[in-house]
Amino acid sequence: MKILVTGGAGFIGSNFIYYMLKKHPAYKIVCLDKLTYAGNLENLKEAFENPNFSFEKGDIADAEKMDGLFGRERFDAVVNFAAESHVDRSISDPQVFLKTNILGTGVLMDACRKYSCRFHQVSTDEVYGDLPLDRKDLFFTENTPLKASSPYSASKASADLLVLAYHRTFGLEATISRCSNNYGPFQFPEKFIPLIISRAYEGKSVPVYGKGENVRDWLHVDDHCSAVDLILHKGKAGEVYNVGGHNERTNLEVVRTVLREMGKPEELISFVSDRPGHDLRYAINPSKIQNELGWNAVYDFDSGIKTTIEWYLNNMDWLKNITDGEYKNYYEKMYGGRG
Ligand code: NAD
Ligand code: TDX
Repeated sequence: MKILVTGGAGFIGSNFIYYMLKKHPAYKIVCLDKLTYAGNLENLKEAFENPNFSFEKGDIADAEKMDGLFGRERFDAVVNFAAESHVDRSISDPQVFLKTNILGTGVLMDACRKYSCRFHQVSTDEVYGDLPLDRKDLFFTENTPLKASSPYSASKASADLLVLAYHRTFGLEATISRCSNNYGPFQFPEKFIPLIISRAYEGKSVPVYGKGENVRDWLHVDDHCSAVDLILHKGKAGEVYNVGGHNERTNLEVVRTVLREMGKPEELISFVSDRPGHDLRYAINPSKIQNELGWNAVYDFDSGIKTTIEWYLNNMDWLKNITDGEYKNYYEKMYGGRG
């Protein structure tokens, strides 16, 4: 198979590329990425050593570029990770979320229609909105109505509707996965867990929104990658699959765990103004992917967070290259203006 992985220089996309190169050594993987602030070619350093991997800089919303790329490469499948992914940024500047997350998905699917390519959309549990804190018996299923809270999640929900419409109207062979919060290596340090690690390492305060009571359902990124791989190969076109590992934690529990593991004092916790529209609780019911495709999460949060903290502590140069902006120079260094 030849697979296009969009957004592969970001957190989950880069982990997915490593997962696929290892699991399917005969596959060809092309990464397409616009290299926004969140795209980091250093994430793919070892992938570049693999002859089955190649990189293309480009915007998924650029229809002409996508047509040229698809016409030339003749992909069997596309896995779309490319997105603006940070909720806080969508609150301060929503427009780019609409362009990339909605229009970009549409452009990719038009190319898939034209060149007969399988399409997988990486979506999020945030499209369902949130669950109350006092109803631990409630979980998101694939039939939970879409009720997005932020411009980010509304843009992802819009893209999901488009994907299902392209399947129904044009018969596009498309699937969707809706995953809970991921953690693991290569996550951009604007997101909660790497932000805690990076700030605590430097002895700086760790901002916790509101009272820290909000609940997220944490999934190790490798478990997400195995789910997407399974859906790509065995998923049924037109279907949505929820992905989560039943690892719910309040934000306060997460900060305390990380600080404890790092040997840092809880006095670093600083309660700050809440995020506008802050979703209270996410919790996934993953029965469908478990029963129909045989997927199961391997990591539990308590062990996964330890190896994740270790990874960041062993890769402080990677973090530093982001905080001092050096990572933005990699493309120029590697391609010297070509490409
Ligand atoms: P990320 O922000 O780390 O990476 C996004 C990547 O997409 C970056 O490399 C960026 O350069 C690229 N990109 C952005 N706009 C682009 C465009 N117009 N064209 C081409 N490339 C573009 O995000 P992530 O956390 O790895 O998330 C990946 C996907 O998974 C997203 O679709 C996100 O909505 C979804 N998701 C993430 C989580 C999570 O916890 N991180 C959970 C569920 C779903
Ligand atoms: O400084 C912070 N302090 C804080 O309390 C940050 C950055 C976050 N938080 C809280 C907000 C959330 O309740 O921590 C929780 C996690 O925040 P984020 O890491 O920003 O993730 P979240 O908003 O839950 O969304 C993530 O999971 C679903 C990803 O960023 C999305 O792309 C994905 O769809």
